[in-house]
Formats: sequence, structure tokens, C-alpha cells
Amino acid sequence: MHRPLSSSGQIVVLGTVLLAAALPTIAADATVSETQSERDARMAWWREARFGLFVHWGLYAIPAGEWKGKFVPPGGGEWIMNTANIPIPEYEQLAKQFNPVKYDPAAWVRLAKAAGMKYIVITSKHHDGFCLFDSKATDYNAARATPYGKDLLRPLADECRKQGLKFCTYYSIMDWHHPAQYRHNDKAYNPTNIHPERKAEYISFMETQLKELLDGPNPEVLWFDGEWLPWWKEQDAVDLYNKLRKLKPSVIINNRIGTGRQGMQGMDKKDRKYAGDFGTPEQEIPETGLPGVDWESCMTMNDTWGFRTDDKNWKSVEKLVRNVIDTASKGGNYLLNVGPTPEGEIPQASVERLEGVGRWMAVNGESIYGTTASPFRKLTWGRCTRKPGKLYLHVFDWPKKELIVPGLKDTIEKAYLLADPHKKPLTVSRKGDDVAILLPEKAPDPIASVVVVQVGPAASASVR
Ligand code: H79
Repeated sequence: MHRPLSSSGQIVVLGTVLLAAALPTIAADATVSETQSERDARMAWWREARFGLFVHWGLYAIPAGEWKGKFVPPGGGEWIMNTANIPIPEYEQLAKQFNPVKYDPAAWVRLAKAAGMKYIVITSKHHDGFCLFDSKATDYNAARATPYGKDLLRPLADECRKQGLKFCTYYSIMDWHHPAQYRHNDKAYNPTNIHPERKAEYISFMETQLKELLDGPNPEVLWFDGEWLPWWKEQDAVDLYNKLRKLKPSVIINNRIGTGRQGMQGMDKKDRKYAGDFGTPEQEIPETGLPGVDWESCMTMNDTWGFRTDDKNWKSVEKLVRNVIDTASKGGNYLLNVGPTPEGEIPQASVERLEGVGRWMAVNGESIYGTTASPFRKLTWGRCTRKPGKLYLHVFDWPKKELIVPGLKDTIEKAYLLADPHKKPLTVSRKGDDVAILLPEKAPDPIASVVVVQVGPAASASVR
């Protein structure tokens, strides 16, 4: 069945042309245009936020890395259907076991908030095609195919709004379950092909689901993935992008809706403009930021996105905090992942780390939120973020006595430790092109101590 988008929420069956024309459907060729200041306004909360929680949750949490008694090497998490080459009817059986009775969306949001995160992006549908929301377009979802029998996204969205976080959803274009797509050979689903005569049907299916999301839990970001398919074309992306922006003008959409991503890296090729609002480096933080480009680095806390019992390669709190800082110092957002269990709990190892990051953020959040990239090319002792009139020097390696800030030209009004409630001024002296800040013997924080440098209200730090 062909189901074009209709903003009345009805499913419009192909062939009923008159009916379709009478309804306020979305014109595929409409181009969404906006001025720079409109774009800045749309991106404002996201640029301010700087730190978010990624949640990969689905049927793959049940095998948790193990299939038929064997741990599946890389790709055994949320990719297990592909990597263990599980036939659709067999994988579908997992839905009958999916009963996350310990799911507590209020607790998840409290945890994200305590970590200092400002938004949550959750898998509404991963590559396996299973949906966490109640969709009329397929019964293969948490509300209709599981003993749990309820939509999982709406309560999380409600909690996000209640506790002041932005709710956002991930959506995979590649779908190993939908009959319009088929496995690319007998060893793997990825990348899928599409039955050419069913492509329009699949696009309508996606549109229906995305409209359900916007009409229901109403995400602020649509985070696409699984776009590296030979049949997904830039024009498809542009059409979908425009329709979604027309449905919800304020929505922010990542660059994986389009075909501009370079290989598996996150940033767009430079040859021309591709659909999408921000770049998506995955499992890496770029060497340098790109001026004027919005991007978000997504990363796992261990090595897998979905829950895996055998993956214990956890990053330390120190590493995670420094990643938040490193990303902000390059002008990006950090989207840190958790993979909840099939019962609906965030693994204890993740909880502890989020709480640890939160302890640092509670003291030092001002040096992250709403900041922009460092003006320095390289700092031997740490990183820098900035706001108008202020530099935040993140010192990883606490020096003996003096912190040398290389090539800072501005007159410094005041320097103080962010952790000092009294903002006691630190002694600052000029040494040629450099500035020296006299520090106390002991670092206020072993992970990263922040020295705030006030360079005057009108000045923005300029460096040599
Ligand atoms: O949703 C998360 C990943 O499942 C997804 N994007 C993030 C946000 C992702 N898609 N592709 N990749 C990550 C990288 C692809 C890795 C692969 Fe493999 C290498 C696919 C096949 C070979 C990893 C190893 C997965 C299977 C084996």
C-alpha cells in the first residue's frame, strides 16, 4: 500500500488522487529555505546544549552479543541480525521475549540530567526494523509485538519535557525487516538492496513513521542513519528533508539523511551542499573543529552501541570528561551512548560513569554550555573553550606554578578558577607574546581544572 504523508494524519491510498489533492499533503518539490539568522535561531538550543545522551535499545539487547551459544565478534550488538546472519522469522521471535518491566523513563531522564546532558536521542527504529513506538505502519513494534505491549517513546518524551531535556529520535533508513528491501547476499543484510518497484512504498512507509513520531513523541532532532545504500539518492534525501521541515519547521536533522557523508566518517564532502543540518563523526573526535560547521560526535562508553554482556571495555570518567571538553573546544556536541538491558535498565557501569561526568559538569558546566571553539591551534596542557569576553582554559596537565597561555594578545581583566566560589583573582603577567597565570600548587580537579580568563566585554580573545 502506498501511504503518502498527509498532515491530517490520515493514510492516503494511492489512486485516490482527488482525495489526496483535497487534503493538505506535503509537496515533494517544495524547498525549505531560511536565512542565516533563521538557521541560527533554529540551531540555538542545540549549540547551547553541547552534551547529549544516545540510547540504543531494541530486540538486540536480548541476545546481548551471544547467538546460539557463541559470542559474536564485533557487530554482535545492535548489528547481530546481520553479523550472525539471523533469518527474519527467527529474529522476529525475540519480540515475544521483549518485556522491559524495569523501564523507568523518569529515572533515565534524571540520570541524563545529573550527567549534565541537555538532550536524549533514542533509537525509534534501528537497522533491524523493530520499532520502539506504536506505529500503524507496522506491527513490528514494542506496543504490538511484545508482551510489554506499550509504546516506549512517548513516556520518555513526556519525561524529557517535564525535566527540561530535549527529546530526539534516531531512525534507520536501512531496514532488514521491511519487505521492500532485501539482503545483499546470503551472508549479510548490509547494505540492503531495494525492489525497484517498491521503493516508493518504502519511502511512504518511512514518511508515515516519521510523521507518527512528529505527531506523537515529537522529537526535536531527527537523527538518521543507515543511509549508505546504493538506492538511497540525494534527491530522495532532499525531498524527505523538505517534507520533514515543512511538517515541523524547527526540527533539526543530521547529515545522515543525505548522501554527503565521506565513507563511514561523519562530515560531509566539500564538493557541494548535501541535505542535513549537522555532521556526525562516529567514534571519533576530529583533529580540529571546522569554523561555522555544526557537528556532533557520537561515541560508545564501551565498544558497542546496543547492550552486550561481554563488552567490558569501559572508558574511564576521566576519558569521558576530557572527550566532552575536547569536543566543545572544537565547536562540537558530544553524544554519549548507553545500551539498556532487555529489562529496561541502564547498565550499572554506565550509570556510574554518567554520575562521574555529572560531578565534573555540576562544577564546570559553564565552561561547556553555549561555548564555541578554541581560538588556539594547540595547547600542550589541555583545551580551551570560549564565550564572548571569556576564555575557559581546561587544564588537563597541571603545571608547577605557572600556566603559559601562548600568543594571547588581549589585555586580561581577570583570571580565576571556575571551581572557586569566591573567584579570587589569580596573578597574571605578560611574557612577550605569552601570558603567564600563577596557579595554586594543587589542581582543583584531577581530571580537568578550569581557569576562567576575562578578556573584557567587547574583546574576543585574539591569538597570535
Ligand atoms: O547506530 C550505531 C551503529 O549501529 C551505526 N551507527 C551508530 C550510531 C553504525 N552503522 N554502521 N556502523 C555503525 C559502522 C559499520 C561497521 C561495520 Fe560491521 C563494519 C558494519 C559491518 C562491518 C560492525 C562490525 C558491525 C558489523 C561488523
